[in-house]
Amino acid sequence: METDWCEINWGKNNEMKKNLRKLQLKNPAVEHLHILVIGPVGSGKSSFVQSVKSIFKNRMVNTACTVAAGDRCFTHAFTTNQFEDERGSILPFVISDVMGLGKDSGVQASDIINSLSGHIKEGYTFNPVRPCSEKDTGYNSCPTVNDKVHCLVFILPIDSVTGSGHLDNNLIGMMQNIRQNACDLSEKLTR
Ligand SMILES: Nc1nc2c(ncn2[C@@H]2O[C@H](COP(=O)(O)OP(=O)(O)O)[C@@H](O)[C@H]2O)c(=O)[nH]1
Ligand SMILES: [Mg+2]
Repeated sequence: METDWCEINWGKNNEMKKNLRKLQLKNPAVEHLHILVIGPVGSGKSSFVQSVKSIFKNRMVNTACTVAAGDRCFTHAFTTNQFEDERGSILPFVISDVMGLGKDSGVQASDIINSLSGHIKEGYTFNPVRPCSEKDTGYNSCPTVNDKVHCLVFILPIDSVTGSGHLDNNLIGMMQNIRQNACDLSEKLTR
């Protein structure tokens, strides 16, 4: 685009950054709001996390080793990112990044559903052909409220929903299954 499509002040006084810094959680046992980003390989999950880091640091944070090349997924492990502002203060939210979704080649729906309930330990390496089970050392059988995911975000490449590309039916099915499970978990929590 020749001109910006909207004006954004990314500087120190940005309203959105201020609000996110001040975010207050109602439950005192919750140390941080836990956000999980999921989507197909190459949809921009890791880049989004790096962008959030850069925005709060007011400078570009190194992105070289986390971003996928072509359709190969770089992120294989369950990785939770904390964020600091330019003064080194820790922000009240974390974002977990996972391997891209995909039948046989990416993380499976059951692994994501286990991640939502806090059953996947930090650093667990996903196996595309065998989902994590209770017997695995990477399985957390007693998740705390901080291990659980409080907010699920789907990231999709825009060309897959605007016509020039397409979303695989298997992937749509997986996303519907994950969304339904997330809704059921959220209902259980609020009941
Ligand atoms: N055009 C465009 N490319 C992006 C965007 N976000 C990420 N990318 C590129 O898409 C590729 C995959 O990004 P990555 O963050 O590794 O995707 P992930 O597999 O979902 O973690 C990289 O080459 C990025 O530079 C975006 O918002 N727009
Ligand atoms: Mg990634």
